[in-house]
Amino acid sequence: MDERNLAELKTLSKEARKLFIEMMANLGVGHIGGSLSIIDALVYLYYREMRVRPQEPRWEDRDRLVISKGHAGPALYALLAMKGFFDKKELMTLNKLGTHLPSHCDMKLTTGIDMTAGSLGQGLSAAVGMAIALRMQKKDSRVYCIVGDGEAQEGQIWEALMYAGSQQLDNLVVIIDDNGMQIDNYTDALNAVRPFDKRLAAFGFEVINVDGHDFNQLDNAFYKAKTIKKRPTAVIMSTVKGKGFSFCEGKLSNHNMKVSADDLASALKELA
Ligand SMILES: Cc1ncc(C[n+]2csc(CCOP(=O)(O)OP(=O)(O)O)c2C)c(N)n1
Ligand SMILES: [Mg+2]
Repeated sequence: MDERNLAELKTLSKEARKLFIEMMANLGVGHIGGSLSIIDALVYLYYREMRVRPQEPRWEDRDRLVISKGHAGPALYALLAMKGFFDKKELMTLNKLGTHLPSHCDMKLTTGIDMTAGSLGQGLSAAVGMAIALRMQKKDSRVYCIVGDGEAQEGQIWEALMYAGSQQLDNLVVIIDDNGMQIDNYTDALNAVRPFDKRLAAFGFEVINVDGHDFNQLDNAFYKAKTIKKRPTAVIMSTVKGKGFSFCEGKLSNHNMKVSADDLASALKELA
C-alpha cells in the first residue's frame, strides 16, 4: 500500500477510535476491549474492502459482514456512522431507552447491520448460510465474519468451519480476532483453541496470519483472499484487546469496563 493510502487509513482509524470512546464515555460503561481489537479491521473492511451502499443499505449485491462476537457492536456503530449509514449524533444514544444502537448487534434495529449476534458461537453459522445462498443465486458478493478467540471455544463454530470447508465456500472470509483474552481470563488458560492456523487449514481453509492492527498486512491478506478459489479463507488476526488507549490496552479488566471522564480525557489526549 502506498504512503498516501496508509496515512488515510491511519487517520480514519483515529477518527473511529475517537467516536467510539466518546460514545462509550457518554454511556459510562461497555465492551471496550473486544471493540478496540477489531476497530482497525473494520476501518479496512469499510474503506478498502467491502462493497456497500450507505444510501441503499439492503442493496442485494452488497458484501455482508457478520460480527459473530456481537458484543463488539459499538465498534461497528462508529464505522457505520462514519460511512453515513446513520447520523453520528445517534452514537450518543448507545444502549439507552428507545435507541437503534443496542450494546449487541441487532439487524432489526440498526441500519447497515446484516446479522444479529451476541449469543456467542452462532453468527458464523449464519454467515456460512449467507455465503451458500449468494452462491446459489450466482452473486459475486462476499461474506466476512468476525469470530472471537474465546468465542471459538463454542462447538458450533467448528461445525460451521467444517461445513464451510466441505462446501468450498470461496466467497467466505472468516476473520479470527485472536486477542488472547476472553471475559475475565486469558483464552489459553481456560480452553486453548490455538493454534488457529493449523486447525483451520485442516478444516479446508486457506489461512493467512496477520497483525490485525497493521493496514499493510490486512491489505495483503484481503487481496490474496479474493484470489483463492474452491476454499474459504481464514484471516487470523493477532490483536491486542483494548488497543489504542493506555487506560485499557492489554488489561484483563477491559472486557466490559467503566469509562470515566478522566479516561476519556486521557484517551483523547493520546489520539491528538
Ligand atoms: C453463548 C454465550 N456464552 C457466554 C456469553 C458471555 N460472553 C460475552 S463476551 C464473552 C467473552 C468472549 O471472548 P472473545 O470471543 O475472545 O471476545 P473478545 O475478547 O473479543 O471480547 C463471553 C463469555 C455470550 N455472550 N454468549
Ligand atoms: Mg478474545
